[in-house]
Amino acid sequence: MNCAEKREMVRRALLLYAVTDRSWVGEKTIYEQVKASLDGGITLLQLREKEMPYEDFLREAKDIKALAASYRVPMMINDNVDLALAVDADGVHVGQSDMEAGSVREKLGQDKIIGVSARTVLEALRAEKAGADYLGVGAVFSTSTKEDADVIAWNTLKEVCQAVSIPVVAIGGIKKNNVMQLAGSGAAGISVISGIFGQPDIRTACEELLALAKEMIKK
Ligand code: TZP
Ligand code: MG
Repeated sequence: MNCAEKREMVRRALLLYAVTDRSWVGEKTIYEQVKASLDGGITLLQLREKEMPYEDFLREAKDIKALAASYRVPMMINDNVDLALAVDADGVHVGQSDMEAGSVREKLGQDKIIGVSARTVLEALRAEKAGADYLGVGAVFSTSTKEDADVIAWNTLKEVCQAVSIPVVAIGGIKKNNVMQLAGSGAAGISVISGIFGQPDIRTACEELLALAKEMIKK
């Protein structure tokens, strides 16, 4: 895959990007939740475990990687580059206070996907220069899932999208009722935790969000 093909593949994958979070696990296991989201049509998955011991995370990641692969959906790992390599994940997502994107690229090689969280144009340009394949930009709406997630202006999202050539996915507080507010921003898709995994019917929530995301990127 050349650079242009990879960029297009990543852009398409960002349409409905589901991110797991243990605080939204109820009766279902993460595996069951992820399966329901895959049935609902998610286009990219990120396994985000903040407190799990390495061995448990490794086991979970192996199982879920095989599950996601059977749906041909790429799986990203939050933060943990070594674990991502151990399970042959499709990529790694890092925040501003995690390993720097350039170092992640050195460890992962050219084929894997690297995502970086950015809240400003400056952070976005730096991440792009360091080799990021996409940016996660937000919080675009208020959310209780991430405590330190301050809401950015709609214009900031748009300015970031205009400033970089890599695709941007919006994140933070995205629900059925606000997806269309992102139209015209230039975002390639939506990244969602509670709007998927906090819902009683995960599959239907994904089907609805996917339809909205398709509408959103057209406008
Ligand atoms: N980064 C910015 S906001 C956020 C992250 C990880 C939380 C998104 O969760 P939700 O439940 O979709 O608002
Ligand atoms: Mg992080």
